[in-house]
Order: sequence, then structure tokens, then C-alpha cells
Amino acid sequence: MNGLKRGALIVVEGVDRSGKSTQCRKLVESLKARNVNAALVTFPDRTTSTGGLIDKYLKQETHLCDEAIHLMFTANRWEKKAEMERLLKQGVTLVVDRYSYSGIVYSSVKKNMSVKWCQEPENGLLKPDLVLLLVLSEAEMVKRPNYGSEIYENREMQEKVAQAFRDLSEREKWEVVSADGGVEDVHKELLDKVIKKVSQVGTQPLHTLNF
Ligand code: Z5A
Ligand code: MG
Repeated sequence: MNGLKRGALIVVEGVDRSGKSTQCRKLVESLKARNVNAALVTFPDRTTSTGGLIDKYLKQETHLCDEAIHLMFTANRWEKKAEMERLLKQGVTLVVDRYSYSGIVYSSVKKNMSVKWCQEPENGLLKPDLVLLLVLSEAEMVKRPNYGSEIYENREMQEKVAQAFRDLSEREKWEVVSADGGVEDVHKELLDKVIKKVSQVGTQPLHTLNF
């Protein structure tokens, strides 16, 4: 890396409507305002060819078996790996809206899908420097705008996903942040953690996921 400071790989995870996209956009804005080179990465990226198929699946316009859609979401991340690595090495901090953990959690809560099988194709992707989990309370969840019509937007699925995220956050020692506060309060808490991490990564090597 020739002594050049790299960017940090920051991932924001959480259940549906916990405010991930709102917060990721704000994080990038605030980092840039502080002269930190930063960019937003969103998964799924619905603009690529795998993303087009994922979009149709989520909107229930096409059917894929559980294994096939899982691998599509993973491929959607592999398509972006080289570009993400290039940007990080150029010093750009990436704020990532959902990542491999969403992939593992949403697939493995389905019947007959083991966590181990779901983790395997994620191995080798870039390992985040920091994972922030937004946790929404039951009381706040019902106040957020209604579920849309996408395939996973139902209470049973979201409850299983919320539990799986909580379990994963304990095992992997993530930073857990309450998503119940106002947009600005949640943003402040996340930004403090992100800024600290950006200053820590320096010339540290990038690692890859190894579940
Ligand atoms: N999925 C998968 O299965 N496998 C994978 O590998 C990946 C994803 C990557 C689509 O994802 C689906 O794909 C998702 C997981 C699955 N299925 N579900 N559920 P997506 O990321 O494209 O989903 P989305 O449509 O963007 O929804 P979301 O990400 O779940 O929402 P969000 O980003 O967390 O929330 P938001 O858009 O920022 O905010 C939601 C609303 O709440 C909005 O009206 C805001 O104005 C409001 N909001 C936000 N923050 C607040 C606060 N603090 N207070 C009050 N109101 C707020
Ligand atoms: Mg979102």
C-alpha cells in the first residue's frame, strides 16, 4: 500500500425500515463535509444484471428457489469486490448499506437453509472494519411507514431476521445502535463511531471474510 492511508469499510445492517439507507446517505454527507473521502455502496445493487433479477424476485415478478436467490445476492457482492478494494486502497471510506450479513440472515431463516451453507459463498469477500447494527424496538417499528409489497416484507420474516441479527451481533461483537431515536440523534451516534474507525485503519491491511 506504499504507506498510503486506506479508507475504512463500514457496514450498516438491520431489519427492514430501521433507517439504514437514511443513515448511510447522511454518513457519507457528513464524512465529505469533514474532508474525508467517502462513497456509498448499496446492496443489493439493483442496477447490475444480477441486481435486475434480484429486483424482479423481491417484487415477486419472478420465482427463484431459495438456493438460487441466495447465490444471486452473493454474486451481486462479488461483482463489486474489485472496485471496492480499489477505492479503499485509494483512501476512500466506503459506507455500505447491507452486506453479507443480510445475505446470510435473510436466507438462513428460511426452512432447510443452513447457516453454514449460506455463509460459504461469502468467504473471500472484503471483511468490514466496522459493522453497525441498527436495532428497532417493537413499539417504534409499528410507527414506521407500512411494509411495501416486496417478498420479505411481512412480520413473521422480520421477527426471525431481527433475532438472527441480534445473535450474530453478539457473536461477532458488532456495535449495536438503537434506531428508535430521531434521524439526527441516531446519525450523531453512528458518526462518532465511524470517525473513530476511519482514524484507526491507517495503513492496516484489508482482510477477507472467513466464516
Ligand atoms: N436481502 C437479502 O435477502 N439478501 C441480501 O444479501 C441483501 C438483501 C443485501 C431489499 O433490501 C431486501 O433484500 C430486504 C433484504 C433482502 N428485504 N427485506 N425486508 P433493501 O435494502 O433494498 O430494502 P429497502 O427497500 O431499502 O428497505 P430497508 O433497507 O429495509 O429500509 P431502511 O433502509 O432500513 O430504512 P429507510 O429507507 O432509511 O427508512 C425507512 C422509512 O423510515 C422511511 O420512510 C424513513 O423516512 C423513515 N425513517 C428513517 N429513519 C427514521 C427515524 N430515525 N425516525 C423515524 N422515521 C425514520
Ligand atoms: Mg434501505
